[in-house]
Formats: sequence, C-alpha cells, structure tokens
Amino acid sequence: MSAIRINSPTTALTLSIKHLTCNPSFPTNCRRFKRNTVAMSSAPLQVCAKSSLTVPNKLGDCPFTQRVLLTLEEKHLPYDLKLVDLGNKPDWFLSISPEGKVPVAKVDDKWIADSDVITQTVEEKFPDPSLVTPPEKASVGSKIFSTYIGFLKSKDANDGTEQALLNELSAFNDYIKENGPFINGKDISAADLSLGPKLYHMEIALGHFKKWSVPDSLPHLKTYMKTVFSLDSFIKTMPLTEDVIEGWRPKVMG
Ligand SMILES: N[C@@H](CCC(=O)N[C@@H](CS)C(=O)NCC(=O)O)C(=O)O
Repeated sequence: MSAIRINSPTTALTLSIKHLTCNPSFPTNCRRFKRNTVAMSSAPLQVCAKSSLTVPNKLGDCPFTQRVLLTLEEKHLPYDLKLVDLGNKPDWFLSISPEGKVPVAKVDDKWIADSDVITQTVEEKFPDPSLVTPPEKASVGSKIFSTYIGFLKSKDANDGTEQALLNELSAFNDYIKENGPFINGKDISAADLSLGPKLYHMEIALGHFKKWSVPDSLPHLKTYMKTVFSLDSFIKTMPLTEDVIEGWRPKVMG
C-alpha cells in the first residue's frame, strides 16, 4: 500500500512529513540539514516520488526521481519526500502533475515537473556547490539509456540491440578512460547524476531478465559504475533491486 493515498493535499503533506521524519526504517526520506546554509534559511523543497512496488512506505524505482534526489543530496539541500502510488494516482497529485508523472518538485511555492527542469532550477537557485556539466560534455553517455531499453525489450537475439548497447557502453568506457573518473573529470556533475541511476537500472534489469552483465572488456565503465553506486548520496536514494525488476517487468513482457 502506498504511504500516501489521501486526496487532500494538506493532509497528505502533513502525513508524509510526519511519517518520513519519524520512521527510522525509512532512511532516505528524512529532512536533511547539512551544510547548505542558504538552503537552511528557506523551507525544505518538496519532491513527489514513486513509491515502492514491493515494500510499503519506501522510495520506489524511478531513475528520473533519483537524479533529482541525488542533486539535492550533493548540494546538501533539505527536502521532504511525498511518495505516490503511480498505480493509483491520487487527485492531489494529478492536480500538481497533470501528466501523472514523477518527479515533481515544489520550488519557491511552485510545482515543477521533469527532472531536466527541476535540476536546472535547483542549480540556478542553489549554485553552490556547482554541479554544472560543461555543455560540450553534457551529452556524454546520453544514448546509453535508450539503447539499454531497446536491448531489454528485444525478443530477437540477433536484432543488433545488444551490439548497439555495447557500442554506446564502449564509447563511454573510452571516454572515462581518457577524461574520468567522472564525466567532467575529477568532480561529479549533473551528467553523472543523470546517468548513474540509469546504469543502475541497466545492471539490475539486464542481469535479471537477460542474464547479461557489463563485459570485463569495459573496465573503466565498471569502475565508474562502482564509484557512482558507492556514493553516500546514491546509497541514500537508490531503489530496491526488487522494485527495479518489478518496474521493468511490464515492459519486458509487453
Ligand atoms: N522526462 C521525465 C520522465 C519522468 C517519467 O517518465 N517518470 C515516470 C516514472 S520513472 C512516470 O512518472 N511515469 C508515469 C506512470 O508510471 O504512470 C523526467 O525526466 O522527469
């Protein structure tokens, strides 16, 4: 059952904050007050996220939402999380997200949708520490997710989808070898926070549904994944393995 299945936005918000701040078994969702003193002077951001499909009151498996949460974590910004059952979307959620999609985030009293827009808005409002990826590097690895989905959904082992993914992963491996450890060199940036959750889904879903794993011939990619998946921010915001599998199952079967 979802943590929030209440139609009144006011009640839902109250319950979510109370729940998230009081439940020690829910470590990813507590308000965070770290070192961002600018953020400490304003109210916590609010983020609507997919709830777990397998465990009540737990963050679910949306890579776009994790990207937003990673951005907030890396900037040490406090936030409140409101879990939404995407299989049974409440009216209060549809009123702030007419497309019915997560993430949506409330910044400066305004709900905004889409992880691209949210992360850009957060960067502008809270520029320190900067997570800006230089424009010439911003598209590095950007085709990996779509080629991964193509391979995941493929029912024909010879349709070239695996090779298409391997080509993208190989190009990324070579890029990181020359430019790493992160896409922008020594410091993590927005492009890593977008790609990391997608690579995590790829690893779990292809491992489960195709018994496939990143080949040893791509060691720099493997090291990159290990580095990103080990970040404190990633561990705090990552989905359960079971949720990633259940989240992709309809697409694999469909
Ligand atoms: N382009 C959007 C994509 C967001 C998206 O597709 N979210 C999915 C969950 S990961 C969703 O809310 N789907 C609606 C549904 O499952 O009903 C973004 O970057 O935020």
